Amino acid sequence: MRQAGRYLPEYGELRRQAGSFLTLCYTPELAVEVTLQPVKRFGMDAAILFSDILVVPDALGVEVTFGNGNGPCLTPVRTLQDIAALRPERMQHHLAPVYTAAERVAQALPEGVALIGFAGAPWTVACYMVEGRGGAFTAAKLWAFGKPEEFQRLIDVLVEATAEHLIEQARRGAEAVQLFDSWAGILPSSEFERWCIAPTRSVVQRFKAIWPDVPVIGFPRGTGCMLRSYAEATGVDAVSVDSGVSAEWAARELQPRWAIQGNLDPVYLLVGGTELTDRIRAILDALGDGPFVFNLGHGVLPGTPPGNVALLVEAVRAWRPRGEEATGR
Ligand code: 1CP
Repeated sequence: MRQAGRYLPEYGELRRQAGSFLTLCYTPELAVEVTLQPVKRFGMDAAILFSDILVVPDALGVEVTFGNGNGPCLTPVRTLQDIAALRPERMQHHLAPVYTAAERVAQALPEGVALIGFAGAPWTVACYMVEGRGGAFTAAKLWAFGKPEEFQRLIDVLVEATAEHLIEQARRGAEAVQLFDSWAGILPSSEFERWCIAPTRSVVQRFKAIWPDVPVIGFPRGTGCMLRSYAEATGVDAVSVDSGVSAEWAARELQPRWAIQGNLDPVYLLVGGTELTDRIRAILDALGDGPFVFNLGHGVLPGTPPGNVALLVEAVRAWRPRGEEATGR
């Protein structure tokens, strides 16, 4: 969840050196270094490849820019002609530096530290492509609900591109992949199956056909009680849960069948102190006995004191399952 990035001073330096965010993503030496920065500083168990979900539309030929400090800006895709103009055949060439970075990170990571690859889920990437920027994504919803057969064509392109992107990251050394559906939560329940579940299932099926043993983590942010049907219907191996779901609910409803990742609210990393460590322990008490990846419920916020991330890692490492506290295992 953005464990690299703006809260680390060493990131700011490389970001300035690169000039633009996308140059940072597409320059393997820099992307490798940024990926490794948090691992070197804090000793996490996994690195997430430094890239962005919007490199896929960029590779498809949509112009994507990131202004300094502002969100992304894309040339909007609004018509069937715009969809027909997308260029899936450019993917491999355009994203070659991302794959080179993945390969080098996989080689550089210490033994026992995993590399996680990722992509945006089709719905979330389509939201940015149609809208042209972040926000309420009303234009994307309008197209999806009003002319579903047209919008489906964009989703179909993204299903193929996303699967291809994940398959290649696994080939270059990613040991797990995560699908970020950051805007799944803006879908009404009546549209959830069509635009969140079905495309995700198609991506997972394509990926699993090539990499049956590489775990897929799904993150349909903000979807609360829909998480269970999401996990059942998509075929993901693990579910990343945001902070809106209680750790106890996830332990009861999801963890018997799926590994869980989450779910600390990133604002606790701004708060720090015992408020932070108490919350970490509560999450671990609920989920730590089963298959669980401790993580945030969303990305690290700019302005997070790096010392609080160090405190988090220390608190997670110090935690012991009930009954084993005294054994020092
Ligand atoms: O230097 C800068 O100013 C750029 C800030 C930044 C960073 C550090 C952006 C722009 N993207 C990233 C990296 C990033 N994005 C990673 C890297 C690996 C890591 O976690 O360390 C990952 C996994 C992402 C994924 C991503 N990008 C998502 C899904 C996760 C989420 O946060 O919900 C989304 C929605 C994006 C789009 C995006 N890229 C950048 C921004 C600021 C945004 C969000 C725009 C918005 O608010 O709508």
